Amino acid sequence: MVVKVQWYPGHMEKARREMAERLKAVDLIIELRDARIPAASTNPLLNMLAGKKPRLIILSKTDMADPAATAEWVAALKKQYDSCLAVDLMRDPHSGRKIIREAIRVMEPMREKQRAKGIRPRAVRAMACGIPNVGKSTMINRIAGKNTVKAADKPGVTRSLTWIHADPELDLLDTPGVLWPKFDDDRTGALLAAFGSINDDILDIKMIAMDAIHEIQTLYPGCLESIYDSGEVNPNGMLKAIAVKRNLVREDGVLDTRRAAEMFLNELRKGKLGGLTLEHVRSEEQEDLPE
Ligand SMILES: Nc1nc2c(ncn2[C@@H]2O[C@H](COP(=O)(O)OP(=O)(O)O)[C@@H](O)[C@H]2O)c(=O)[nH]1
Ligand SMILES: [Mg+2]
Repeated sequence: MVVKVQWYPGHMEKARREMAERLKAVDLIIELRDARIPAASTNPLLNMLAGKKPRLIILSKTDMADPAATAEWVAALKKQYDSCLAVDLMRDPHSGRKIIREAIRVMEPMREKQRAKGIRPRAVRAMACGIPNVGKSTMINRIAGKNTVKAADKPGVTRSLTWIHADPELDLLDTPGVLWPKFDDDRTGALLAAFGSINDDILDIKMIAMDAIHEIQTLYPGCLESIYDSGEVNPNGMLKAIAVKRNLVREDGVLDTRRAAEMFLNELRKGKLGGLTLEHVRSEEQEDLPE
């Protein structure tokens, strides 16, 4: 299939080392994932690097996901990690505050232990991390509202790290930890490509579009058919139907399926096709079953 992206071992090793180093400075990991692909948008290596460090999962872009699927994912991820919150970082002005509050709540048991030992708990130190395009910068901007102050040095912590005093009880690293997406199975790669976490330049746009069409037709039968006025069940046929519907014809009179693919992916990425979640909890659980 489609997405064959090579990561050079040198790059990976450097990124891994940097991430491991930065993790030492924090008490809590805030891992962002795209609510439309909550399994594909994680990085399995984080599990190894994070060790037992508490983790709060943020599902971003809920405004473009399927609300019922999001509710299922939040419940499932809450069982698997310390907590999970689904947010619309674009339109919900309170999303930053909600994340701060949940982060402090997650760390309360640790802080309670410190109090029991007679230590006055210091502010929780947190780091946002995630693969490209999941909303890390948007979240940091939301949290770093105009009332937050930046401070460059913290005792016991590498000097080069800059922190945002998001709350008297929470400091957040101002630079997010970027993880590379996981490409080692075709479906994950196809989903990441469909939602734009992999650079389009290196990919076959028509293949990505057809993969996404196939997924949507399987999970949301009738959805594309009604948007593009076509009963096509074959992804290639659907691309042609999109070209017809959007009037995309090349100069030689042939339907421009390449532009149809671009337009379709653009509509999908912007949530114009409705709230769609292309991975459901059950399929992930099945993947996790021992062989
Ligand atoms: N609709 C919507 N768009 C979002 C949300 N969060 C982030 N975005 C958009 O997703 C894109 C990637 O966000 P960015 O913060 O740059 O991701 P990063 O690469 O993880 O730092 C940007 O165009 C954001 O405006 C969200 O909750 N809803
Ligand atoms: Mg960013």
